[in-house]
Amino acid sequence: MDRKILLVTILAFYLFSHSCNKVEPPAPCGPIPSENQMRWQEMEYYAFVHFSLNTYTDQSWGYGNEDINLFNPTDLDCRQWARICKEAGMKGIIITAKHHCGFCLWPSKYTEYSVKNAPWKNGKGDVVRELADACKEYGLKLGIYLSPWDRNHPDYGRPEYITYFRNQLTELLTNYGDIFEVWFDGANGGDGYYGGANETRRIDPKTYYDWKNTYALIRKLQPKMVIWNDGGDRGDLRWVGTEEGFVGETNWSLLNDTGHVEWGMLHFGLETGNAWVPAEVNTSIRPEWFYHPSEDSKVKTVPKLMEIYYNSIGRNATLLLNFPIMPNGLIHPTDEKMAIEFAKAVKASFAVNLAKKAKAEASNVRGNARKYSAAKAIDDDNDTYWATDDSVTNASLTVDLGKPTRFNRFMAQEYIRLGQRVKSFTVEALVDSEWKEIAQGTTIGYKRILRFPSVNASKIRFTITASKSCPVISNIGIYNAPVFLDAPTITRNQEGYVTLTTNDIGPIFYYTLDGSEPTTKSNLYTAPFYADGKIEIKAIAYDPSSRRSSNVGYEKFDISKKDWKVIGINDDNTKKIFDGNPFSVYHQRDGKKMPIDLIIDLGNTYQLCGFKYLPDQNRWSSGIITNYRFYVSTDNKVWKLADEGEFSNIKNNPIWQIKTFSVVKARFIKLKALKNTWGDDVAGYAELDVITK
Ligand code: FUL
Repeated sequence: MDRKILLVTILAFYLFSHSCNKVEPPAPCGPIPSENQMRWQEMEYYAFVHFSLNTYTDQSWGYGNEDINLFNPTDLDCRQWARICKEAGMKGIIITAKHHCGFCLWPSKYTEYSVKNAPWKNGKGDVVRELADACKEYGLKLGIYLSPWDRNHPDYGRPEYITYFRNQLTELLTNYGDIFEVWFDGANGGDGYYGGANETRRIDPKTYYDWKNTYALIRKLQPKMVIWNDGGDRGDLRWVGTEEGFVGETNWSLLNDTGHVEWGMLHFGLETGNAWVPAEVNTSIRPEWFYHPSEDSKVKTVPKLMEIYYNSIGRNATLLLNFPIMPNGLIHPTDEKMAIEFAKAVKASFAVNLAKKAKAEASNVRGNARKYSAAKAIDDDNDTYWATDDSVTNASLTVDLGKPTRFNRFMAQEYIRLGQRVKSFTVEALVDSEWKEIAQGTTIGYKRILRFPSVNASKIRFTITASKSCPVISNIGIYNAPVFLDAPTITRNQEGYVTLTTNDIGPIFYYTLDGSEPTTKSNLYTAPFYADGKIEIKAIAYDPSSRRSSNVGYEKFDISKKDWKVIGINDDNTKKIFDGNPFSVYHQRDGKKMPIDLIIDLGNTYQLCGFKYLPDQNRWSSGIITNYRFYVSTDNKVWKLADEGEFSNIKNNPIWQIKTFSVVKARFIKLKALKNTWGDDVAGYAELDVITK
């Protein structure tokens, strides 16, 4: 009897191992990542530091003639930067070795415009060296930002500059150990100092730098490095078309290897692309890249940073988060605090993967082989995966949690070494014996995280509804993440409907309309509600599972805008000026010269005592008005000047500009833009509002 069992066991084992060996892994589908891109993708999160002469001139871009003597940080400590980045969970640091102004943070042999002629350490300092040493000490990788555009160099725009650029690249890629990434900023050409020429120099970023040969040099000097390039030939990585901290929900790690790249391709990738070019989300912990004291109170909060996390790492991209270095050479304590609290929040969110101890079953398993079974998607191992038969592109995997369990996040990873495949998927939860769809997504890629209001369910079903080829899933995760609560944002549209939103998904809102403090006994927000005319709204976001509330959000709205009309411009887009959406902008750029008038008919006569202007929230846009005159009229014929002046610091701080004046009767208002931040002839408006008595 025993012998019989033994024989059957041996036979079963033989058959099983035989069958495993016979089932071939899926063939790669389309372009696949290189080893360098894989290593980079797995880093997920790393830092930028912006530090240069701009740090001392309160500028975003230096002109190229800034005084070198300004560079004298009293407490520069790259170990502080590295310690903070390490504690913040980052894997590397990219430094602005040379920004557009041309000043070099290392003592380059090829220019006098560098630290070697600055008072700092009597010209004996080398910031890149200090950072390379600090990174080594803290186990971080080093990356280099080298601006191709150089507003200081006399040869910029001529062939000689390319030799200079390559010489500098050679210094940086030879003398500082392994570099994980090089960053070639896309801003290129324009006015500058250029060795005293003080002129405008335009170049063609596609041809001028002869990237082909520059890349060959790079590959020779640092064969394990990835190239980020926003200007010329396709690099290893791509920009996502915005610096605000998010990539498209659909995000293919693909582009075509030649040809023009439209904004949509940057933001969403290209499903049919023939080259692997994954996305990197770059954003700053403050509004700007360089340090400006005016932004000390504008450091991104933890809920905001969490939102960025979900919209970058959670959408198949990496996150490159910038710290502006202060003039003394250190990261500001508030930035440090937020970055470290953010790291704690991420850790807390993904501390327990509920799928890990669960059972998993799949509707199809490749060749019925254990090697490709559903269990491989919950073993927390990036190198094993669940895969289906080649003919199956629609399949589901069910995770049994054993008992009703609360969760609000779902994570999936494809085994991208075999290409990016999944085009769409759904997530369902078994609540009280009924399947309920709780989320859906499009692409997955290296990592995709979906957020949804918390559910209490015993099973979760992940269904791939469309895929380029058989799906290959290396991991899935189910989490019950803490909800991070920011005060709600309160907006009202032209029709008078009020919308409440916050950074996270899951909180509910309570609000009041009578000025009282909102509690969970106040009005529950279920959908945009009508509250037109003069009104004060207070609201809180509330997380039912932890029973915590946010701070109170407050908004005071003035008269109804229902009857408002822009006069003299026949364009429906003018509605954007008073649609209540701070991100929709109307630009007057019709060839008119400054001053540019905007006239609005308020529909009725009011007692006005002020106005409010919200500029374009994209600080790189033209049309941000700095100097104005504000007129009022009762008949659109006779105008009276009610106020004039400037919107100070509007570029660095593009918040609502509030101006008040003595009460005056008006039905028509005229904002005359006299000047904008660019000094050109565009007037832009995100919102315009009035204050009445
Ligand atoms: C931009 C630059 O012009 C900014 O100054 C900054 O360096 C950012 C990372 O890239 O395009």
